[in-house]
Amino acid sequence: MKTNRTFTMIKPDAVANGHIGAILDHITKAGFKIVALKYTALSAQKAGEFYAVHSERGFYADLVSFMSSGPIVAAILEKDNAIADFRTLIGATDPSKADKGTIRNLFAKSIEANAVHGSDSDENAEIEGSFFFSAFEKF
Ligand code: RTP
Ligand code: MG
Repeated sequence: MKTNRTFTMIKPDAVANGHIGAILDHITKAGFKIVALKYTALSAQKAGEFYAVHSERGFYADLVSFMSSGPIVAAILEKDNAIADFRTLIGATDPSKADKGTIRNLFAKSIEANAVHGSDSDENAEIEGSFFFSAFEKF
């Protein structure tokens, strides 16, 4: 089912570096409507669950440790073509390869500490959004 929604996190590096406001500004100026928003943190267990799809990858332990290292901002965003347009807005996973002006180009430091997450499919956007938000917190 096409939902026109995606899920994002502002990751611990970008929160620690004071970029919450600037990143939310980029997101809303690009035409995304915020339909859920939360300042929170992932325990190592929760980060492991969220990234379970990567559990066989060499970077999994570091990723779980990084994602549970400090507070994050979680949000559900709405826009036509949300999944693809949001991944264009954030740029490549490795910020050194991210197009100029993308969120990762502007705010990310490394392939791991890469400022933001963006869902990769409608199905995962729904799963990931529901990981953080109850039905009463989605508008
Ligand atoms: P995300 O899921 O966070 O939006 O990022 P993505 O789709 O661009 O990248 P993905 O392949 O899903 O990887 C998830 C996150 O794992 C970290 N990573 N580290 N050290 C490495 O080689 C490596 N590769 C990926 C990144 O934080 C990436 O965003
Ligand atoms: Mg991904």
